[in-house]
Formats: sequence, structure tokens, C-alpha cells
Amino acid sequence: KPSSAGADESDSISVEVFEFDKPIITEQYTADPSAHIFDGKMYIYPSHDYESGIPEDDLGNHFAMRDYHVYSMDSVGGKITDHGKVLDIDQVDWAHRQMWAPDAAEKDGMYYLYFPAKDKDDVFHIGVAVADNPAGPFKPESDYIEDSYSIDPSVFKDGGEYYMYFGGIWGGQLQWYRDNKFQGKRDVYPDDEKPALQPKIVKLAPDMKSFAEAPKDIAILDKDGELLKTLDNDRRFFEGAWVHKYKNTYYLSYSTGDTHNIVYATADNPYGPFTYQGKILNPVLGWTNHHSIVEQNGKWYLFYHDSCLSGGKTHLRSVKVAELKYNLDGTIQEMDKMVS
Ligand code: FUB
Repeated sequence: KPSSAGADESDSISVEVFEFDKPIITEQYTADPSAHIFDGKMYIYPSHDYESGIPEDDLGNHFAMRDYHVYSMDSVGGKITDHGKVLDIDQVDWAHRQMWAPDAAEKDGMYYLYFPAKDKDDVFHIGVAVADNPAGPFKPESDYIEDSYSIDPSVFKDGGEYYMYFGGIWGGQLQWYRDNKFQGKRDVYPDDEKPALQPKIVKLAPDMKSFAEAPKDIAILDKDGELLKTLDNDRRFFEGAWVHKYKNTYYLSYSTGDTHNIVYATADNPYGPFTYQGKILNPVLGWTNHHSIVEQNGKWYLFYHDSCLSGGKTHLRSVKVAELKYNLDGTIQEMDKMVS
């Protein structure tokens, strides 16, 4: 079993041999995998779970992560390398606790690690740290990205532009904001029959460290063109937005949170509106379900996590990968990865 003592100081160490639908990293607990191809290799930027002893609650205080490791493999199926600790909360001036799901992007040979954390007032923001190679280590900016809030940043490159998708309700605090303005630490959700809270998109500025515009809502519509409603827990957005492009269609996938699905919606541009299509991944062992989707060598992969290695402890998760398949009409084949 992985050590529960948090991060070690290891440099590159090789870990377990890859197997589909088995934990691909077994020396530490890892979650929320964001996978990218950089320099022709598969890099994984996960959260680093550990046992903090903080009791489980509805706000996710037991997800008390303090650092990040980066992992890579030449291609899916190859040996996995742990590049060691690439960022620690003690290096981040503004961050107080809970380094949650990160993502990374490359621009002009520099690499940017985006990560949410709570500040000293226990309000989530999104920070950025920079490296000259995909395996880090990453040097954080002294403050969080101006005007950033909530959790789960993911960055999608389209043409020459970079877009950040972000947001998460409940513990992710998205319900504290309206029109990008903080409304106080009050959990206010739209009424059941009203449109649900939506994930956000924002174009990144050329420096990759700031927003080029005000974040916008992403409309997610049903097949009749109606916005998904608050009570539609099986389909509405909760957290973990990820965008990829397949055959000129934009796919927004996300977790439905309290119903534990990974679902997706499609659009003809990065801003949407997106039309709901269906499920990608049914609930896995553990409360959270969080994923990324990436192509390598003509195959598509779903990176996800579950809690099987810890015997079902929701805050001690492990990254896995499965092949993702499309139907001829571009819909994605639903997967079931529950293990007991
Ligand atoms: O890992 C902490 C949080 O749990 C993530 O930010 C969410 O997406 C969920 O996976």
C-alpha cells in the first residue's frame, strides 16, 4: 500500500508496470489525472492524495492535499516514471490548504501548471506555476490568477488560443459567485426548475498567467435546446470539466458529482453552447469521479481514478486508464469500471 505520509523527496523513480483498469501508480495515492502529450510522451498531472486524518465531510475537507508529482510514460502501456515532487504548498505564498485537481499546458517551450487551492480565508482560487520542461519542478507565481475562483482548472489549446475551463459546486464554491462576483460564503443554488450552475470558460492572455477576458458561463443544453436544470442531478455540471476535440467537434466532459457520472456534451466551438449527449463513465468505487481524455498514436484514452487500492477510502484514490471508443456517429461508448 502507498505510504500515507505525504510526499517524499524522490527524483525520477520507476513505478509499477502499466495495466488497463488497474492502478497505474501504486507507490502513492493519486487522483484527478490530467493527461497530455508533451514532447511526444504521455504526461500525467494528478492530485496527490494522502491520509491527513481530517474527518470526512460534505465540503471535502478530507481532501487535504499539499503537493503535486508529475508522471510520464513514453506511451500508454509503457513504464511509468514518477518525476518526484514538482510543487509543494509551502512554496506558494497565497495558498493555505487543499491543492486539488491540477492541469498543465505548454506554450513556446514553457510549461504551466494550473492548480486550485484555498487561500488563508478558505476561499478557492487558481494558481499557476512555471517550468521549462513538462516534468518540472514548477515555480509558482506569488499570487493566484487575478479574478480566478473555484476549482478544477483544465486548459485546452485550440489553434493559437488557450482556454481555461473551471468550476465546481458544493465544496468547490462555485455557488458563492454570480457573474464572476463573490456573493459571500453563502451556498446559493438556482431553484430546482431553473438552469443549473454552469462551468466557466476563459481565454488565457498571451503570458499564460492571466485571464484575457471575464470568465463566461458555458451553456449545456438538452436535445430540445433547453438549459439543463438544477434538479437534473444525473446530467448537470458538478465539477471536473475537460474539453477535447474529435473530428472538428468539441467535447465537454465533466463529473455530475453527487450522481457520480462522467458525462459529455458537444459543440462546434470552445464556448458552446454544448448539447448533452450521454455518459462516458458510470460511477466508480469512491465518491468522486474525475477524468481526462487524450489521444496518442491514433488511440483515445480515458484517464480516471477510483478508490480500489485503498479499499474504498474516498479520499485515497488511484489513477487508472482505459481505452475510449467512439461510435461512427461520433458518440462515445459508455464505460462501466466499478470494482468492489
Ligand atoms: O481531488 C479533490 C477534488 O475531488 C477535485 O478537485 C474534484 O474534481 C474531485 O475529484
